[in-house]
Amino acid sequence: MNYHVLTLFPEMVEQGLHTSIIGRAMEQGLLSLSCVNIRDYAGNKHMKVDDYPYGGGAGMVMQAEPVYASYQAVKEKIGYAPRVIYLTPQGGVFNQKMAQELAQEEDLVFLCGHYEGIDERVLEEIVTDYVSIGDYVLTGGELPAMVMIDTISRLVPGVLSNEESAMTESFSDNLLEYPQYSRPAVWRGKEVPEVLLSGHHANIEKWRQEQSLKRTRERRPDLLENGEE
Ligand code: 6GU
Repeated sequence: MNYHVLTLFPEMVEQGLHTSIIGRAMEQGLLSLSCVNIRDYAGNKHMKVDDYPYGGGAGMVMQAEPVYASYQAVKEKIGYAPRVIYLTPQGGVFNQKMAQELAQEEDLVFLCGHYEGIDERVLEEIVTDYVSIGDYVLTGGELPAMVMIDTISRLVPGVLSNEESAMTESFSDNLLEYPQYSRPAVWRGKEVPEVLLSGHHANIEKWRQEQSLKRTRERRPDLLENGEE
């Protein structure tokens, strides 16, 4: 998977993604990250990439041409027109299913906006997917792009070790994960549930399934849409 991030803050994205599991996968060549600084395509000596909104109003709008030129640079480099995800609170809300679908692509372009947004005309030309990461407003698309890249990357074959991918995961079956415990068996007077110390694998499995369901009912009843009990 090759990620291309169009942004005014390339350092922010690079720094955030070169650590931990994702950083390791990049070193292994399973993933690549290339940040394109939109300002490099300003096309004027003042390196200006924003201007006042037509019709008035607060803030500045990112101009169409620098965004278009940075997209064209990526398209020419890879030799085809890739999916382009524009990070915006006006998009559909990102979830695990979208991540699974996006993980099938060879290249993904993330377009990060700032200020009051990006000139609509270039969005119409290049954006294939409008995506939000939740119902709140951030200052820019960089953190959402990083959230999406992290989520998608762990679905790319080889990125997680066998042990890491063997973990039962929240959302893989629309249920939250069961609680986990490690040593000591008694901590500040609180005991680990007895069944986990029993060595009885069938009982442990049954207990974990029950806990997953209980936890989902309590914390995320919206995930149990069909009322399966
Ligand atoms: Cl994708 N961008 C911004 N600016 N704010 C957000 C968001 C995206 N998703 C949730 N809030």
